[in-house]
Amino acid sequence: MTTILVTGALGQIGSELVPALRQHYGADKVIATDLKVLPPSGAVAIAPYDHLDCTDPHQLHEAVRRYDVGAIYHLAALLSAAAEAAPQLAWSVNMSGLYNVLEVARGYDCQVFFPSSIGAFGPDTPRDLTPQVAIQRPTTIYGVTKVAGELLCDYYALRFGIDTRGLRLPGLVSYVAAPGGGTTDYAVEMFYHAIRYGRYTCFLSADTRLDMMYMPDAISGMINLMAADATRLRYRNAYNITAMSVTPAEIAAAIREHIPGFEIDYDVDPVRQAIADSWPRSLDDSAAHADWDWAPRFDLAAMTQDMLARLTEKLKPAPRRQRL
Ligand code: NAD
Ligand code: AKB
Repeated sequence: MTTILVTGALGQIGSELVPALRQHYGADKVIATDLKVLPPSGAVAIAPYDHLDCTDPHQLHEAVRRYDVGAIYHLAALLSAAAEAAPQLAWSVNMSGLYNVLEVARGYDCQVFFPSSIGAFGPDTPRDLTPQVAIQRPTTIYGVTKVAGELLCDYYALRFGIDTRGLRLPGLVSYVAAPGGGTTDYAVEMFYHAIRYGRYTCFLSADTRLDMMYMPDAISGMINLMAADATRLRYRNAYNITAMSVTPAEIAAAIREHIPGFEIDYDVDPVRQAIADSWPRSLDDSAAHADWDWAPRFDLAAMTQDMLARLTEKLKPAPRRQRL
């Protein structure tokens, strides 16, 4: 097994993908990298760790050469709401970053994982059971970079034979690291607020239906897709995957099964609501089932139970030190 490099490793996904990859392939085989400069103690805690700005091709080349990298999980990006607040930066990070990764992969023959998104679809796409191959005319800069990124992955696979693999991920729910500026962040926030305050004000309307997934399913999806038999893969841009299609009101009801007094109200943010309204309500992920045996484990009830149990433990106040 050659070395794996993860860009954007300190974000919501990387914080769980890196430990999972290390468990699979060995701790010294997975190099975590991010734009963030960690204090020495932080860098030691997640070593091997390197500072790496994916918009700088020289840093990428140097890291891939130095660590003899054979596979890159390219997570660094701005998410939908953060990207809409800074479209020029989003283009630079999301597009130059991916282009640099693909170019270095071409030079060193690396396998590449690219996380696309439900955001790669737009208002012209059929919104229910969105097919694997459907019209993609997103109206957000995030979506534009995801469609262009999918096409670029396809092109590098066809033109240069690079082993690119990708997933159109839905909103991810997790308890390890906070989400980084997306439209689906409300789902994670709702769990934190339910435990801390017993109430939550949601920035999307009660009936906004979107695909969601619990992080353990997303992580196993990424690792399984990268390990899948290449001859079975019909798509090199990105596969639709999903685990549930839910609204804020439905997540709140699931939380109420465990915290009966939980209350939710709504103060809609027009920017994020417009983004959500342009995305599919549910994806058809049958191609992923057929081509590489995609099978999520967590539905809404199972995710809610696990998420509340883990978060309750995480948010428990530290025990007070006993006086001697
Ligand atoms: P995140 O915002 O939590 O983390 C992104 C990380 O990238 C951050 O740690 C940030 O410091 C780093 N970064 C930013 N600019 C960088 C640069 N120039 N060079 C190197 N690192 C840089 O994002 P995430 O939720 O972990 O998402 C990772 C990927 O998955 C993104 O491409 C995102 O679009 C995609 N995705 C995420 C979700 C989700 O719900 N989290 C859903 C669909 C797709
Ligand atoms: C976002 O909301 O931007 C992400 C995504 C679905 O791509 N969570």
